[in-house]
Amino acid sequence: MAPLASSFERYGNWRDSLAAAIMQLRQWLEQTQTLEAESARRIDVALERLAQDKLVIAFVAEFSRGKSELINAIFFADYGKRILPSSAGRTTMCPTELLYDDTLPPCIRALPIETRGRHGSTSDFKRLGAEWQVFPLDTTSADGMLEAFKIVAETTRVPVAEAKSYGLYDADDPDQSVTVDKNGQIQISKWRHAVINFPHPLLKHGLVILDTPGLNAIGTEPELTLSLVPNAHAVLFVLAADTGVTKSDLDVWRHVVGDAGHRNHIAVLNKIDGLWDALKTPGEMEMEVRRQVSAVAATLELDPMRVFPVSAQKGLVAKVQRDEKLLQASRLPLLEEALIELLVPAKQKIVRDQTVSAVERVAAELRQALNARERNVIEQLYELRSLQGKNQSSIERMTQRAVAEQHEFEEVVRRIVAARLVHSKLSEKLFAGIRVAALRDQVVATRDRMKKSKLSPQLSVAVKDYFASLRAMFRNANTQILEIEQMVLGVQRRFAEDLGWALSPPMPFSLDTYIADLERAEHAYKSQFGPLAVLTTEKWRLMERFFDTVVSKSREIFSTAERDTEAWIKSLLPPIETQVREQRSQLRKRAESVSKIRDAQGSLDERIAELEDALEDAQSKLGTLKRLTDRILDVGERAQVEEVVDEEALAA
Ligand SMILES: Nc1nc2c(ncn2[C@@H]2O[C@H](COP(=O)(O)OP(=O)(O)OP(=O)(O)O)[C@@H](O)[C@H]2O)c(=O)[nH]1
Ligand SMILES: [Mg+2]
Repeated sequence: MAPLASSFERYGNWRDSLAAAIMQLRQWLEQTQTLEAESARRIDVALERLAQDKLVIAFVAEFSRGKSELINAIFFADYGKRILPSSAGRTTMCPTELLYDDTLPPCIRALPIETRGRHGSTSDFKRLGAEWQVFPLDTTSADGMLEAFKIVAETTRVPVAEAKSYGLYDADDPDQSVTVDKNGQIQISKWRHAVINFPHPLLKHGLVILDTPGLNAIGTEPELTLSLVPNAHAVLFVLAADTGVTKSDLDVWRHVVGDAGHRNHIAVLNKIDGLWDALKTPGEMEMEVRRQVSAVAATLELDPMRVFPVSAQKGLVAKVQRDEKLLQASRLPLLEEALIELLVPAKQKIVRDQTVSAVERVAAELRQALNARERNVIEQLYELRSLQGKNQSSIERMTQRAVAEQHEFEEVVRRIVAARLVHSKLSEKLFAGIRVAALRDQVVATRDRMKKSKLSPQLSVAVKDYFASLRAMFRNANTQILEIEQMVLGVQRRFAEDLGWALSPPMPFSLDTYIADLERAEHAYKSQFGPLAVLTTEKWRLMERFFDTVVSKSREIFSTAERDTEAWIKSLLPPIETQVREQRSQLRKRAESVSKIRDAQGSLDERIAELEDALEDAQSKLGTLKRLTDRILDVGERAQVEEVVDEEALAA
């Protein structure tokens, strides 16, 4: 198997093994009736994350640089053919996602371009589902697939006015005005977006490939700039050796790829076969490639190590014809290795951090409760053993003490009820400020201001204010989050002082990552529309379309922020409450048993035996819990998993 394929497979196996280990813990918790509702929710979120995990690779470039060819060569050479259409001139007309969703049959879903005439971003339309046209895909025949994939290259001719209404025609752009035919029509993409769903082994492991069309469509499809490309785990920016870095390449680089610190960006210098020259020595050709690589690195301000000279076309041919020498000459394997390095370890770390730590916390809380029970039982045992051979009056004294302590504890119970009240008041206040409804008010106000502004500066100020107020909402929420954290710490401190309980402090939480998301969206908006002075109707429409996507992106940010905040808030009190419940039931049992002994209804020895059983039970639970959690940590830490270890094998 190719290194890329096997690396993805190992990653998929690792993820499945981790899920199996977590599932095993969950089942054990359920069986032993130690699974609190809140813990179950957190474990399920972690499992859901693993199940939904995707690795997204985006290919971005000016048209005809060879994006589609590169995708064919890296991922789909096994079909022995070009699967994605790739040809001279503009080919891919709409952003295309290749993925596998096993809840749907293999198919191509395409969103008609006419939807650009209405409000709503591509992700809004994705959510609604209607509007999309579905084409079946016969995955048993490479030719059938090839035929179906041509959808992404389909175009249509429309009157200029219609293209304008979709924000696809700019009268100021001389390149575009020459494309108008004698009937006053221009050629545009038939589709706005396409999703190809098919069960390719890599896609089954959660890989998502994003192919994009050249500049014009990128400049006008805000979804790419705002969501699809920034959300990708690796971005491959493709250049061609025969053209070098042109002005329009740089435009794409700046607008679509150029921010966010280039952490996960690779530049691919494609078509190096154009430099192959029978009259030159290999040394001379190598020098030429190196020279081009450093020129690209300098222009893009990228580490030269991140620029990969390849020939996608020769790589594809070499793979299909199994020509090892040509494959090495195409340098494609080097790019593939870099892609693995860029993608897999970083992604693994994110997934590990998100899931393992959440599950570990659940385990830690249970461990705390079990430790408390263990301590309690030991104390009771000690107490009861000391009664052996004592007279009735000492038993009477102990009964009174046990009952008194049980009543005293009710005071602690009342304290937690009070804390819950304060907590819910504070949370309500916090949520009021970050709910999607609060966002809606801002959107309505900004749209209104945008409508009234005729000049670019006014419009920019409206958008700037929009982002500023959203950020202010999150900052304000951050302050309230701190307040809630302090309140919980206060409660914990009292429990620590009065009862000696050691509770782990709340997980640190803030909305800073969402503030950064908003900043990124604002940056994208600015880099798209920054220097405009006069507002033509077309430009206005473009900005309005872009703002639709901004709104849909903000909605996404707000709802994730709300969901995460809610999860955090909900996780604060349950550990304390569990401990209170545990203590209360222990105190009750103790009072009951000493009363029984006093009234000669039960023998001391029986009760001691019961407690010994309870002690053994708590200790064996602690042991199993440790074993299951260690297992999760162990799988989580592994870099590679050759084979999925299933639950039975784990149990054995
Ligand atoms: N010589 C040579 N030609 C290549 C190579 N890679 C791609 N091409 C050719 O370049 C042309 C454009 O390739 P595409 O894959 O369609 O380019 P693209 O970036 O997807 O272009 P759009 O879909 O229009 O945005 C095609 O004719 C390819 O055959 C290569 O490595 N060497
Ligand atoms: Mg293409």
